[in-house]
Amino acid sequence: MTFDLSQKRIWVAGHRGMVGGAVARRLASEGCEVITAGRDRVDLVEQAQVRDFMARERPDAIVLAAAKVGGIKANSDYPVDFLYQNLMIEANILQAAHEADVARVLFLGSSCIYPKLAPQPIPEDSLLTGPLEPTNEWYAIAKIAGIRLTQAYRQQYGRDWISAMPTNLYGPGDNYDLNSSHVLPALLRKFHEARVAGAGTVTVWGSGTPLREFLHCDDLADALVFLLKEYSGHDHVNVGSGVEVTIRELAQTIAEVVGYKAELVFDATKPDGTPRKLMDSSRLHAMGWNRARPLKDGIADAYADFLDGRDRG
Ligand code: GFB
Repeated sequence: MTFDLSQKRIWVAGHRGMVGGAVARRLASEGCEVITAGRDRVDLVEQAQVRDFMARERPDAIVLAAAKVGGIKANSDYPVDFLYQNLMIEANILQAAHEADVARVLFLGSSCIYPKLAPQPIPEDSLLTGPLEPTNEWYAIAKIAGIRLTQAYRQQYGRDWISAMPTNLYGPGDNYDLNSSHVLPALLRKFHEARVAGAGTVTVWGSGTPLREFLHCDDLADALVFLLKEYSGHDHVNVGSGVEVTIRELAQTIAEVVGYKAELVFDATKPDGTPRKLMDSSRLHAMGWNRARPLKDGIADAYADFLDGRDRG
């Protein structure tokens, strides 16, 4: 299948976030019109606002990258926000898209939808085969509902809508707030600040042993545009880099990129979360996409963005 994006009107829901921003940048070279709207124009948690916006704009396709997201601490601290807001955003957008007869929707989930002890690398069909990781269960349940809702519109109404499951993401436009961020931006900031202060130690949450797979958001955006054009099917598709590192190794690579050596202090009062979540992206590779950049190059790009943000204040 090929869905030609040229001349199409494509709404990137969540364009102010890291992923939506990357998708909007990537779509700029596809000859399509990218539609965006900030929260001041449409609050995605409000059904009537979403319905009005969709009826007015009538996009040909939607990349649903809008979500309440955060790292392991934020997920545990704000269960209502992660469950309620994500359920509302996806239900509102999908139903309004159906009413407005939108031809293509690409829904974005997350690797945390899979069982805590899923087989590794995790194939798409391990969804709903075991208990979830408790620290992000709220977010995972909302995202599982989004996958199923996307499939339900396909099944009941024949909508050519699809879902993709990205692994842990990082890159330009990331959140660097230490309480709500993911590990990679948090450690970039901690190492940078340690260098500026000349500090001897950097604190890393948990034991440092959990394994994570990381993907640069621009690589994700490239894969998503590929799927939007080339994939049609009921099943969601994993999008990963295929490379996993321990949190300790990640900290060491970040230290090299920042150019500062400090002793790692592991804070055992903070949770490790799931021990391992390497996705099996072989379906995506078999379709023809396998272009993730090396982790160290990606971190260098993210660090440049972090420094740029600091300079802009
Ligand atoms: O990235 P992260 O917050 O999320 O944490 P998850 C990954 C690992 O890094 C955990 C450790 O073992 C953390 O304990 N870590 C070490 C740190 N230092 C830090 C730090 O300074 N900040 C943070 N945040 N972590 C999230 C889910 O899980 O993954 C979301 O909570 C989502 O729902 C996302 O699915 C992709 O990988 O554990």
